Amino acid sequence: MPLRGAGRVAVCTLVSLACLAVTGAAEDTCALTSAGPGDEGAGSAPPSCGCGALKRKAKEKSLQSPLEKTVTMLEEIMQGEDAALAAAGSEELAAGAPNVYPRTNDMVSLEGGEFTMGTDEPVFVADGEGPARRVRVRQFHLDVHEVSNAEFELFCNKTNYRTEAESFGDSFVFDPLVSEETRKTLTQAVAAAPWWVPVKGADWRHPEGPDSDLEGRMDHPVVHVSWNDAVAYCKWAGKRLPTEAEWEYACRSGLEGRFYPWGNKLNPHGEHWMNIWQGNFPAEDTGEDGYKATAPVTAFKPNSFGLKNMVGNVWEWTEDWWAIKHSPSLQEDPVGPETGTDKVKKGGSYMCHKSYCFRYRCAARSQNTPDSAAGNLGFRCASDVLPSVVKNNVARKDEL
Ligand SMILES: [Ca+2]
Ligand SMILES: [Ca+2]
Repeated sequence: MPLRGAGRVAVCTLVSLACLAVTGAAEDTCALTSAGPGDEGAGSAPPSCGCGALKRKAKEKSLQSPLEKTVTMLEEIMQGEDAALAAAGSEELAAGAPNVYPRTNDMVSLEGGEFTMGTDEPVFVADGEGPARRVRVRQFHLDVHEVSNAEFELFCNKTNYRTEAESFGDSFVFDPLVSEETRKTLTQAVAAAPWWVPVKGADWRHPEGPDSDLEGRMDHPVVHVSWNDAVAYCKWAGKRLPTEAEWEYACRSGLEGRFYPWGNKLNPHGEHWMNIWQGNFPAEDTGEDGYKATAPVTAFKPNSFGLKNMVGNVWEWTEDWWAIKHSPSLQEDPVGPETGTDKVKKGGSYMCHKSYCFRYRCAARSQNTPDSAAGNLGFRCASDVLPSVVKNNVARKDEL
């Protein structure tokens, strides 16, 4: 996708404004941060799409802490042990009402076992990709697909849930996707990655700003959801986020030491097997894989575990706090550090290109604060056991 001329001018202007805004814009809700490990512009640090640098200023809102907010919200919406069943919309389905939500998310049962997590040949050392270490995970279930807009809409409609991007009033959007009208309202960019702009009114229903919508994209992955939003959705669905170890085990799908879920070839048989960036980042995405931004969660081949878009399309939140030091010894169901400032995300996104963000690999990782949201960050859910609504409704087990 060509970066429009006017947009490029605007971005350059925004970079200058950004420096002023860092110290002076107390009311701005999106922080302008220096690049984190592995982010473009950080001296000798490896390049990236810059989305790891997208953070909110914690002091800006007198909201409850993100975790407190999530817990409070869940206490309000989780009413009884049948909440997930009711929330799944099964009453309407049972009554023969037309299902306006084209749900996609079946779950697969992964038997678990021992695998090699991380790599001894890290592409980005600063990201903590190494060392390669043996890890065991127990049997668990994982969504086949990233959570779609349709599924997230059902959740919000059932619970009146308000995402953090909606509460803060803005979110980070990739500049070339912003309309000329919305661009006129921009006042800043992300210093470390000027192609990211905080857009007022951008949220999951309006991925590119207030003049955008989800028409034709209900089967695309929901974006502009924070880690806290993702946790809230998973709990509502009777699920949870996967740990980083579970996510990577699922991504590797039985292969040891490979870049991708299927091996080391970027384009097996000359085909595109994931949604990433083709062309020169960030100037032009030629869309040779069929998609210049998000793709339907059902697109592309599944890996050998039956999971789709583990790499590419949108980054996926995991449960773990971020750390770059890992024990080299055998780990049993590791859950990451007890606390931290950022959460781990995995898999890369449609914005990833080898020249900037070669993170569409199973071992690759990045991070964001739990209240951050962006147009290339989504999630999928895991569970220890199949949620009752799935288990008890085999014919409709793809409803969650
Ligand atoms: Ca693409
Ligand atoms: Ca993905």
